[in-house]
Amino acid sequence: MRRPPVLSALLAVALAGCQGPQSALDPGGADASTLAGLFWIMLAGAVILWFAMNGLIFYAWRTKPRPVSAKSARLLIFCGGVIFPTVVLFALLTFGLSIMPEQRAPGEGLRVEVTGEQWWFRVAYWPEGASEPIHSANEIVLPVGIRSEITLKADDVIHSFWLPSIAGKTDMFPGRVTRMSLMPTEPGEFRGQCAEFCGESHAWMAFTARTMTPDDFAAWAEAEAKPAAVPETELQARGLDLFLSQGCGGCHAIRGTPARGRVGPDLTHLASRGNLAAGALDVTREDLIAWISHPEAIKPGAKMPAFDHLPLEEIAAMAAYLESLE
Ligand code: HEC
Ligand SMILES: [Cu+2]
Repeated sequence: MRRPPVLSALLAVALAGCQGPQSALDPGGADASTLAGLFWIMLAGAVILWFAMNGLIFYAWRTKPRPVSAKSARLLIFCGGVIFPTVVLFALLTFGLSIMPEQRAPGEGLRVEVTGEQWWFRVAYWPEGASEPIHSANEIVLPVGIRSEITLKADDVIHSFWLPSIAGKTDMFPGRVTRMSLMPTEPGEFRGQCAEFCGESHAWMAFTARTMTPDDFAAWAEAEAKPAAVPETELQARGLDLFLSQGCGGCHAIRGTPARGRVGPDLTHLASRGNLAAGALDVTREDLIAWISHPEAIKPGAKMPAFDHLPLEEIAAMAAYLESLE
């Protein structure tokens, strides 16, 4: 017999959550594996209890048990209602608490400082022994097999840092620093998201995470610390001139140019990141043009002014320049 299509569709939707770059059930990190283990143990316990309770209901309903004495009834209630839940909950609590220290163990070298902003992630890397951080945004690159320290802050309202495939979730508070540590175990690309409602574009506040071998990471960090690529074509050179003359540099930094703004994301290596505007768009010419022309149309409340008063040709030149910032 064919299953009704609605049922198959619902099942497909439910199962889609078990896989992919943003699933706590498809771990790519040591901490996410531990948490997934905790989830499966809890789920197994819940399923066993569900069957046991329904078995009891069925027993009381379908069989005709003989009346029990008041004494054994009291004993049954005491054992099933007090002793059993106390033992089960205590065991679960002990197990749950025992996995916590590992999630907060000190990092082993790299520290990444992530600040939640409305509605993007400011990222600063502090490799071991570095006196100056490498500034970036909306992407987190991490070495595999090494426990990295993540310090979390917020500038405006409470946000939450959540990278479900790699680790648990930690809130970011204005005026307070929280921390966590995490250890990716598999190289790959993952997706994270703000998990605390933080205003109208909260749902547009995501980031990319890339995990790679320590050697690849060292090469990446060296490239990331370098200043921005110099314009190679006339169009790109014109784009840089416009970027500076239109005041973009008051909010954005591009290392190696006079642009030193700190209000918005650092754009030095924009084109090497996996997304544009915190996951809302891709780093393509069209998306850059759409964003610069009218950020508000893409992210309601975006804290960047629209530049749609400029001729399209000027916006396209800036897009061509930004697209070259590998
Ligand atoms: C008043 C400050 C301000 C000015 C001026 C400004 N921006 Fe922005 N810009 C921002 C903020 C804030 C964001 C982050 C918005 C978000 O993702 O919610 C942003 C995001 C961006 C992004 C996406 C960055 C990323 O990491 O994905 C690009 C590209 C960009 N701006 C280009 C420009 C250009 C080009 C100009 C000048 C024509 C400009 N900006 C002028 C504040 C500004
Ligand atoms: Cu947020």
